[in-house]
Amino acid sequence: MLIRSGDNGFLHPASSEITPQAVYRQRRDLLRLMASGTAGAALASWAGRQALADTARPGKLAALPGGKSPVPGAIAIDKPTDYKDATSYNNFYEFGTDKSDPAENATKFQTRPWTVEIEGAVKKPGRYAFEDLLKLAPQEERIYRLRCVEGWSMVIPWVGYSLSALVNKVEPTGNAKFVEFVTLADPKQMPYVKSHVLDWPYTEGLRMDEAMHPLALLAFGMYGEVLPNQNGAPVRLVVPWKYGFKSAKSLVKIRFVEKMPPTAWNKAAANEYGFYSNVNPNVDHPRWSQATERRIGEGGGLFAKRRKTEMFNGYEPQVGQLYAGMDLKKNY
Ligand SMILES: Nc1nc2c(c(=O)[nH]1)N[C@H]1C(S)=C(S)[C@@H](COP(=O)(O)O)O[C@H]1N2
Ligand SMILES: [Mo]
Repeated sequence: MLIRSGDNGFLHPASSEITPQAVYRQRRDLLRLMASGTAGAALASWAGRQALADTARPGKLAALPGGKSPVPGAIAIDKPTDYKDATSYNNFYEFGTDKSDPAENATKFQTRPWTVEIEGAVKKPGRYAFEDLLKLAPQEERIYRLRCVEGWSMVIPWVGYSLSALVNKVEPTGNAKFVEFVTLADPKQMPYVKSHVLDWPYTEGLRMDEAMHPLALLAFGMYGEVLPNQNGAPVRLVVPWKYGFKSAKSLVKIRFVEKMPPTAWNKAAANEYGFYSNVNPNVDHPRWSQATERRIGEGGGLFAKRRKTEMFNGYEPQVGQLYAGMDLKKNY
């Protein structure tokens, strides 16, 4: 059930009002470790990197600073992935299917002027200029884990605001049960849009309560700067508790609909990619296990150490409630 709450007028599922105990405990333990001076080398280096991620930026693109986020779970206690890795190992099939293709093929991608069209079951549909979207709510820094369905993960300091801020602004009607996200498919700029690897445009979708969860992020930047083209400039979705493919890049349309919308990966292989796509170590992909993951930057090859994948990518305290009573093997 959705309730209107807080002086920012955001809609939240009632359960997310409560500070999740697990998150609280994690942060308290970290603070204690640091105060007692017994924080291990890993933690010290994390803290160092953290300070760096907060203050320094790569200096490649225009600055886009983000303020402290009030959203529980918005700051992962993980060492952020190096900017170089986060911008050279990408999935953005419009620009190619190799991990290095997006960085190489998106260098001339034109992201201005840019508009995002809002349509469907809303009181305020229309074309929203990128510049207006950017200013719609305060930009926040959110350090999220991103878990790709392929079995690797990264930790990225995004800059953006809760998607719910935009949703509230456009005033969905009672018929809006799902949100569909449509991304750019421009064959003149995106070489693989002429190919048939996916049914273009790349689309994604969320249930309304998922879209309203404060962790669902509309991202405009990362590492304190505007988004690099290969990471989904100028604006993308980031849903940290779902497999990476739900986080659609370079959004051009957001549509409020009554029925569960089709999604690009579900259309490509329905038995492999469901609508929900919540990160779940207990539900294997038909062709591989989802129990573990490789953190990019921690070394690869034969001696790659793998981490245990966490339920909802570690965001269970915040989002588990959204799926209470659902069979997650059926709703994969
Ligand atoms: N438009 C579009 N969005 C997309 C994709 C894509 O191919 N096209 N790939 C998805 C996948 S599979 C992942 S894992 C993430 C990767 O985001 P990153 O390159 O910024 O880490 O983007 C997602 N968003
Ligand atoms: Mo992915």
